[in-house]
Order: sequence, then C-alpha cells, then structure tokens
Amino acid sequence: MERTLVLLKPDAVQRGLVGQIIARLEARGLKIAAMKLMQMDQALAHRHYEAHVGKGFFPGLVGFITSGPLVAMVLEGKDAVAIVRNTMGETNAAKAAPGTIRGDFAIDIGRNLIHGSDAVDSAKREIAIFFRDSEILSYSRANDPWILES
Ligand code: IDP
Ligand code: MG
Repeated sequence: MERTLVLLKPDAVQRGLVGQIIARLEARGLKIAAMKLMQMDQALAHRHYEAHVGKGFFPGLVGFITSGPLVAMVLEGKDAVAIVRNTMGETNAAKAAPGTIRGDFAIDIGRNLIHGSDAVDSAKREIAIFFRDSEILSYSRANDPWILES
C-alpha cells in the first residue's frame, strides 16, 4: 500500500490544530503507520527541503520549520500521496479551496500548517529521513473493508 510523509508544521502545534488536522486525514480513510513529535534541526531541514535550497524563501522556511516541535507521520492508503495533497489544498493557503486543511485553517504561504510528499519517489526519500523501518507499522483495521473495496 502506498505511503506518504506528512508533517504537521510548528504553526499547527502552536495553534492547537494537530488533533483537528489528524482527524481529517483519519476520517478520509488514511491509516497512521508511524507518528512522533520532534523538532527539526538545520541539517534535517536542509535534507528534507533540499529541492528548495537557494530559493528566496528558503532561509525563512528553515527558520520556521526548525522554530518549534512538529508532528511527523507516515500515512498509508490507496493513492496516499495524492489523497493527502488534495486534502491539504494548495501550497499558497490564500488560494487553497475551502474544505481543504489549508483552505479552512490558513491564509499565508509561509504558515501553511502541513507538509505532504509530492510524489511516490519523494515520499520514499522523505520517510527515510524521519523514520527507521522498525518505526513504521503494518497492521489491519477492522473497518478496512469499509474504506477500500480491495
Ligand atoms: P508544498 O509544501 O505544497 O509541497 P513546496 O513548493 O514544496 O510546497 O514548498 C515547500 C514549503 O515552502 C511550502 O509548504 C511553504 O511552507 C514554503 N514556501 C514555498 N513557496 C514559498 C514562498 O513563495 N514564500 C514563502 N514560503 C514558501
Ligand atoms: Mg513540496
């Protein structure tokens, strides 16, 4: 089953939105395969956001993402990467559709609450940055057949 990395960024923790955001992702049918509260340091931030090194917003992004605790999760499900992305909404929270996490809870591109991997390959790379294999659990839930046909 497909897996993706989700980060509930420091603004989500500070604003007390962690529970509401996880509730939306769980309600969608995604399964929590791994989860922890942690604080990113500079090295981890550079590794995770390596595609953005050198961009104008990069120093601000690193300052923000390392500024306090965040929740890191691996979510699992059919098309988990795309499902998380469309549940999150657009990167620029000001343009995110109502009904999405960013569209309902955020207004600024630099305070957009949540990260979700943008492709299966990047999900694999990002999950390995945050979690050891032994921290990622495979299990079935009693209601799985009511969420996925197969
Ligand atoms: P994503 O989080 O929707 O995948 P990316 O383009 O990968 O968006 O950018 C990573 C993060 O960098 C964004 O979530 C946002 O926090 C920040 N970011 C991206 N573009 C800008 C910008 O133009 N100004 C400020 N922050 C930005
Ligand atoms: Mg991205």
